[in-house]
Amino acid sequence: MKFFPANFTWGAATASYQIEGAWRNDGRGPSIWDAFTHLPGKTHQHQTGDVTCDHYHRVDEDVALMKAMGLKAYRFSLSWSRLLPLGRGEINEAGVAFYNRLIDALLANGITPWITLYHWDLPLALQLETDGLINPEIADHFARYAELCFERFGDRVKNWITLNEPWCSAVLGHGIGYFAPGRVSQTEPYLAAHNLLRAHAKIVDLYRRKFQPAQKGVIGITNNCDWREPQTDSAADRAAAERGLEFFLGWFADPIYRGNYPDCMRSAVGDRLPQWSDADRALVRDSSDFFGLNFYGGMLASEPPAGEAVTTTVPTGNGGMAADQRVALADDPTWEKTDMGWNVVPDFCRKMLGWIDRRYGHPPIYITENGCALPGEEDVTVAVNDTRRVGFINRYLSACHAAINDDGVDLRGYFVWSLMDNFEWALGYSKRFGLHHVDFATKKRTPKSSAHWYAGVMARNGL
Ligand code: PNW
Repeated sequence: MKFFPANFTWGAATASYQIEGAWRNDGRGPSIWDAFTHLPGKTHQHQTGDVTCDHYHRVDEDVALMKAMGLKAYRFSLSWSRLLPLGRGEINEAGVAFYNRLIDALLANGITPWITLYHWDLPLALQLETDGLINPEIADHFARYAELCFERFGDRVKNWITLNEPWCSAVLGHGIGYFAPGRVSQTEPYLAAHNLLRAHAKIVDLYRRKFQPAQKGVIGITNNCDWREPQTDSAADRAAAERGLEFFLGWFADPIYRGNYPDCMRSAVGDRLPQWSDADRALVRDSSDFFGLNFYGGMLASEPPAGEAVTTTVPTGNGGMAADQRVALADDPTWEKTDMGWNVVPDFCRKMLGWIDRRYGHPPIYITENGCALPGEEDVTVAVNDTRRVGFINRYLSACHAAINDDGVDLRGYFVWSLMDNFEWALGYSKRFGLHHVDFATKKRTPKSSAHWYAGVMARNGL
């Protein structure tokens, strides 16, 4: 047996736009993802999240699924435009009531809610009226929305994540146009990222001053990063790998833990990279009670040949501002791949945790997402025999166990992405990450083998 620390948080995760559906019900306003998915050519087979898992109408059934597997913690996100249809101003009380029902059902079943305030579904009105994330004033809109959430839910919710993967909003949403709002630019990603960090810092400051003393919860941010392994032992390749990590994770975590963007970014990006004002720097510094990490894979990194242009790789290759970072990425052909084309590299997860531990001064870390999409799972008889997913999670958890016990990393929890198959953004319903199969025609949920296996892991607190 490999036991995990007592009080280790075992969870599963979802996000509002990916599971709720009910996109125009009971007063919900549109988000940038509603607008984006309704444009031709933006998603797989023009699929949308209009209905998706219809979780909005199946709260009791879905909490029962969690209860049946003995889930300890459930990470979900709030739809900002369900609570504030225009992003600001009038409150939609039906939206508040929906999340109250969910939170109360979780607590009644002994499941700890972890709320993500922002998982990419910006109210469309804020995009149209104020230019969304590239306008500095977005931080104030974020803070007012967060205040509503703390006021209405903070009496019962003690674990808050401000933002999910701001790297995706910046790079995929404003760099290559692969995600909403679909913008393409070499400048806007840095603006969007900066404003997201400012928004995060403002929300945390508000929570700590006004709510944390009485509500006694914790608040942090979740970032994603794929590991960069030097392709050779050369100094140039090792530097390229380090630069790749700094451009991916340092971009978002350095301001919080070290007070500024990484040096390599400041020199490469120049005046397209916003500068931290003294006031904003003071606010962003130390603005996370824990380090949230979503981990999905990694690649080999090397110094590109001199003079050769480095272009953005396919979205799922996670190139990210490739022309600025100048890191050549490659796969090892022997690596197993998921249906996303992502490499199965549990050792890299351990290395990633160690890198975070060293660079950021031994913070408490939660893996707020890890999981895999597997082919053929639209067929429920295939999905229920997901031995590959069991193997995947087992190997990643073994790597986590080694990080804790052999490397001294303060890893406090692990959430599987995802509780159930759902709307996988630009890839629609073609990729399935769930512990439960969802038949999107009937909405029927069926536990896969991985759900049963993970139930055992949680019950034993170990592998
Ligand atoms: C994360 N990429 O997203 C998200 O937090 C989830 O909403 C999502 O379903 C999950 O991972 C699986 O994809 C990402 O293309 C989506 O680089 C795409 C990328 C990265 C993260």
